[in-house]
Amino acid sequence: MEQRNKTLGEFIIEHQAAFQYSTGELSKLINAIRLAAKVVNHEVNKAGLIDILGAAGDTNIQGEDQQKLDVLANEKFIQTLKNREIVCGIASEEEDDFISINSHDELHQNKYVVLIDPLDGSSNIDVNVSVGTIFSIYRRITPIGTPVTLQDFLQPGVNQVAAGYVVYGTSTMLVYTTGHGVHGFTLNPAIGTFYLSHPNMEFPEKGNIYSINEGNYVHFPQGVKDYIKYCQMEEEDRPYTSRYIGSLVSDFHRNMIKGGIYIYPKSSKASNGKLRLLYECNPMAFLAEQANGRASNGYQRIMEIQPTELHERVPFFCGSRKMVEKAESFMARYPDT
Ligand code: P6P
Repeated sequence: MEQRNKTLGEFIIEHQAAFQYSTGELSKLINAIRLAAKVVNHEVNKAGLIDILGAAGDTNIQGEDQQKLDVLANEKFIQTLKNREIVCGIASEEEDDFISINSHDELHQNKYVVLIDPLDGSSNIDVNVSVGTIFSIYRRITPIGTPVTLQDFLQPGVNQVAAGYVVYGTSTMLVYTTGHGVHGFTLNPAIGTFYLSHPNMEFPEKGNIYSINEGNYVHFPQGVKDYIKYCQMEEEDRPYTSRYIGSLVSDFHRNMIKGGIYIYPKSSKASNGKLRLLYECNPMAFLAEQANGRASNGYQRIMEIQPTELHERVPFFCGSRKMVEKAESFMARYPDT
């Protein structure tokens, strides 16, 4: 049983040996993310006080208005990771192409690539609703000693060596996995230290919360419409409760603690849904499966999908295993929708 109140630093050192082929680099990488999270947390918490609310006046490759905090969070995570010469490449929701980190690594000896959504849910910033950072870590697959390539980023989620998120909510938490369970650390802002507060997090097998933007109901595939009606029926343990924060990290985090399902399906407005496979769905799927939950596109495991593009989108069903399986049974009735 993990001892609560252990610091994140102590936890990483104690579990260092568990990292496969550990040379300490993965520990250094998690520590770099920890530092960047504290810096971004500081900026998020004071966003209302200085002129970093609102739009940055630019759009990202997704065609979404970049919020000033999006840009700042992106810069902080990239800078922190670059400066530690741990990674050979970074891909970000806020960057059109991947970034090859060759500045000080002429020999390209660093072996990890990181994919990040630096500030997910940023449209919520101006209304003071929680937002998050999502990260996904792989070992490069092209030879060490050569410049990183797109192939190093287009790996299926089953290849992840670590994944996690930071949720900037009523408290700031860092939740991550290296394939040995999911562990949550809460920031004590007074001293800037993350403490182990939620060891071995697991989805309840079932729950009674469903999270989906029902405003898109008319555009959903029939299987999703049928599942929503199933959730709302007066029968057995239903109707379920509808909770949708509009911030993936927050909806996921609540569902993991209380039990529930989050769905962002494809629709007639978005043929592959909205969420990005590489730096939103794969890391959340790794966490979900490590927490005895399930994550699919309605038909197959998210982590088995072979990516073809850096910013590709997939439909996303994620949460308590029995709830995701039930939703999939409705999708199976309409296999070609
Ligand atoms: P909608 C935030 O932009 C995000 O990527 C997720 O965090 C969130 O769950 C979803 O999109 C909200 O999208 O279309 O329901 O506003």
